[in-house]
Amino acid sequence: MYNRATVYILISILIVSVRAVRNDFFRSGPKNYYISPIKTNFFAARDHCIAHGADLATFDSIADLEAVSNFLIQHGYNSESNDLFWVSYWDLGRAQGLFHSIATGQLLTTSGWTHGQPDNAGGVEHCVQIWKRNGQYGMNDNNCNVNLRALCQQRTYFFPQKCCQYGHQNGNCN
Ligand SMILES: [Ca+2]
Repeated sequence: MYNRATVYILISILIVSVRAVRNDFFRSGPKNYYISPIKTNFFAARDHCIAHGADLATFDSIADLEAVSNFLIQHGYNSESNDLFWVSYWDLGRAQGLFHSIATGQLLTTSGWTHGQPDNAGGVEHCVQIWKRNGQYGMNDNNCNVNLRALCQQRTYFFPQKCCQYGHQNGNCN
């Protein structure tokens, strides 16, 4: 059906394509993140993440958020007005202020709100973004229709010896 040269070319193209996608991600702790180059509303941002084998970012701890903050600042994402990124939390359909991850369904329990947030300004802020305030990134509730870049998190966690999916964040794959 295909000769050997054709197969070789197809495999080479596949490898180059995979590398191109993987190079879009950056490692922070045990997670791989990806920043979308385009600005969209919260829901389109999630679609963009999923198209890259990821989902909007979820923070398991304040250390998670701090590690991302350090990476972003070190790599030049320093603008308080332009470097804003959607993450996975929202409270639509829930009690006001009870933010859950659209990626995992888990309740947000991590502190990490920037000063005065969440404030549900204008009564229309139901999705969560991160922005730089007072020298580090923290969370803010915002209008889901605002166009921002997405901070995506690869769906798979990498551990030294194990590779686990959401719901098995303690490294136990069983
Ligand atoms: Ca707010």
